[in-house]
Amino acid sequence: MSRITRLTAKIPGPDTGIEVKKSLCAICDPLTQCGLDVYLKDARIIKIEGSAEHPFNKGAICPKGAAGRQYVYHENRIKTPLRRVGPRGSGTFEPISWDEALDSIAEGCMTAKSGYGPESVIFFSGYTKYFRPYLRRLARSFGSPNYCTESSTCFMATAMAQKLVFGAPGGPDMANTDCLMVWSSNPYHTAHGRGAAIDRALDRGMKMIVVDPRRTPTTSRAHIHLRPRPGTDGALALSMANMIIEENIYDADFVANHTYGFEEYREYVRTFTPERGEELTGVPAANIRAAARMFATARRACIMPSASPVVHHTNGVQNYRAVFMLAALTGNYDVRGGNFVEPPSYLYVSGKMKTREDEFENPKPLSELAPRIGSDRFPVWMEIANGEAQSMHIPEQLRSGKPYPLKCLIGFGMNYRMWPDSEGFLKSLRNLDLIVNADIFMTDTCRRSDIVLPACTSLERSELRCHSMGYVQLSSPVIEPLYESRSDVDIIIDLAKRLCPDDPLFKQGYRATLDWILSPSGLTVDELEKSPGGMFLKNPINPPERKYESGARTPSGKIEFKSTVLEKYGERPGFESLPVYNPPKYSPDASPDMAKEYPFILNTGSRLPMFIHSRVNHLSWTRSLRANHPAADVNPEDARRLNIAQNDGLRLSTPFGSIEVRANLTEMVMKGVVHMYHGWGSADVNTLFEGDYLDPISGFPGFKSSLCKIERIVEAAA
Ligand SMILES: Nc1nc2c(c(=O)[nH]1)N[C@H]1C(S)=C(S)[C@@H](COP(=O)(O)OP(=O)(O)OC[C@H]3O[C@@H](n4cnc5c(=O)[nH]c(N)nc54)[C@H](O)[C@@H]3O)O[C@H]1N2
Ligand SMILES: Nc1nc2c(c(=O)[nH]1)N[C@H]1C(S)=C(S)[C@@H](COP(=O)(O)OP(=O)(O)OC[C@H]3O[C@@H](n4cnc5c(=O)[nH]c(N)nc54)[C@H](O)[C@@H]3O)O[C@H]1N2
Ligand SMILES: [Mo]
Repeated sequence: MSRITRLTAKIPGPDTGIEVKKSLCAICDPLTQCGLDVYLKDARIIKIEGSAEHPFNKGAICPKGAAGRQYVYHENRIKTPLRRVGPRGSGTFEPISWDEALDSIAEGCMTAKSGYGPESVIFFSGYTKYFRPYLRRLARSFGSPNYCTESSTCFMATAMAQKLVFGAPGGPDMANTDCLMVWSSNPYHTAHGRGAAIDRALDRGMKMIVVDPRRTPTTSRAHIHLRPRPGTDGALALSMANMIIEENIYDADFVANHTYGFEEYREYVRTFTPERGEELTGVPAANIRAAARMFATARRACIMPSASPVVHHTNGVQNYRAVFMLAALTGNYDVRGGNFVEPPSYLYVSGKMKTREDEFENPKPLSELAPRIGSDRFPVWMEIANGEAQSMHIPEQLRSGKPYPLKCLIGFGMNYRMWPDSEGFLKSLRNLDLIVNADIFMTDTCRRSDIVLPACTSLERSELRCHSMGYVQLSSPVIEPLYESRSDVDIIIDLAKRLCPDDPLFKQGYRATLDWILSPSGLTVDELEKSPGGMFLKNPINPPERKYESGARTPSGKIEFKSTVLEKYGERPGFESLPVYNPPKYSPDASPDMAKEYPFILNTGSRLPMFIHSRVNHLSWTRSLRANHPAADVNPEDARRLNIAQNDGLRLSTPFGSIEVRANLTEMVMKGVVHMYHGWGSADVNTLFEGDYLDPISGFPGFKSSLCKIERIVEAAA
């Protein structure tokens, strides 16, 4: 083969000058990041492929990762640190040096600290996770309790629901189960490695129930697909429990020996017959019965939850508690093939190794710091979430200045469109003296900031990741950081040198802190760097089953059908100690008057395979996979009734606002529901939600259920 042919085919070798380096993709979260083979020529990335040897993705790659080259070299990259020169929001900046930028941020934070206390400075992380232990330590060392993240809308409420029931969350042990109940996840679009694991389990005969209002690649593989109306999951779970108790197919020994509050729970679920379940959820009673039987009679069964859909409702935590209780009822908690508990190793992942992440992140106990943002409104979050502030309360505290004023917001990958009533949130930021945002791209949030910092991508830096199969990877940069961009961790360490110069660990820099964090595992940075594609642990830790036998990590020491944490709140609405079902606040059941004018259920943010929030929708490669403009999904029958055709311009409205989008007609979405993807600047669906449309227990926004109407408009959206 000629050199030219080899060059065009991008074949590595000395004659072509093309080399392949191992890395990892960080476009999505740490539970799903894929190993990459990055092809380079003249220090430029020319191709990205999934790494065949990587045990998570085994060579596969999703459309977002495959667009990685366009992501890295996109013209909208921030090139230097920037300081605002015009009025806020005008988008006029001047380039400044790193030292100038970091010095002025430090000055702003120190002024706020001396005038109003360290709690007046918020440290915020958007969806990106790898730098979080560093950012949290920076906040704590500086003295601020106000470290918060996108977890105020993602995963934490699912973890809270599990903690309220079990004390410690357990993940589905897919490799050993006979029945998997996927309760609202679509891993074929959101975590393809997990989709492949489902396929392997189905091949060996596993049964699968999927609970999802939509039709998806996951539901198409299910033995039973339950399609509840959004936000009615609690009623569905309670009617399954009713049937399991009535038919006496629950695990009576487990319930008698290890649980608390069963008699009251049994009494409560008595009224949730499958027929009533059908009324409340729209799922035929026969299907509820069949699914309950399949789940309860399997030798081992487990529940695959999701980080978001069930908890993006005003009744989300209560609904998921009812769901997780099905694992308690059937004795499928903390056993192989059930929802098995493995403690997290690093960055939320149970990686079968010990680290000092917790100790690293918390140099000072929270009890020595001021109350976190949201303390009064979200006491359960404060008690059992993971020590973060609840960032959904930031706008309210900014407006009221109570219980104390907030002065600076130091953001890393902050996207103001993550919040409900995103424009209202943006307005509330005017009350701050200093807004900083570090991002890879010049986003709308950066444009509204005072100082903007250029972060680099995962291909330009190093990152530690572990995987649940006992695989650990410390990636090395495959190219130098472009322009003046830097790794967020280096930025944080340089800020720490200014904000908390006495911190003994930050002083030593990135490698030394990583070695410190890794020390209980026996791994070192030097050793990990020798295998940039990652390595299996020599001595993975496999915890025993049934750890609850020596006391569950709930206040009662038992698995709780009746929550002793919630019991303390007495009659406070939404805090019922039993998993009481209330429909979502804005739903045909709870607000029939509003439903007359707004007859559709608005469900937002179900993931598309080629997009991830706001982060890759500016790339032409990913955009080319879906209409090149924001579109709402409408069921074809509803569309016919309203005389709406594919790609028609639509006005999508709630009582709180409206946006213009195109119509995408699809059988995936159920009749009576309109689905809209979030993260679009030109059609921001989060402007259609009130800022305080939140679950009272978790503070999570009700993104998956509101009421809306759609009208055809002549002028199509841009
Ligand atoms: N309506 C609606 N709203 C939702 C949801 C929904 O389902 N519906 N889902 C919620 C959920 S579950 C989530 S997780 C959030 C998503 O939360 P967001 O934080 O809004 O997510 P992104 O848009 O992915 O990322 C924010 C920014 O991080 C930047 N970024 C990427 N990598 C890096 C990096 O390495 N360093 C730095 N400094 N910045 C980086 C990106 O360019 C982007 O501007 O949205 C929530 N909002
Ligand atoms: N491609 C891609 N992958 C992603 C992301 C992305 O933006 N794009 N985001 C990442 C993040 S931050 C998250 S949190 C995860 C989410 O991961 P998943 O939960 O797997 O994905 P979703 O599409 O949000 O939701 C799964 C299903 O929940 C259903 N659903 C919606 N409302 C309800 C409800 O009320 N009840 C029930 N039972 N089901 C409901 C939807 O129809 C959808 O098919 O994905 C991660 N992976
Ligand atoms: Mo999320």
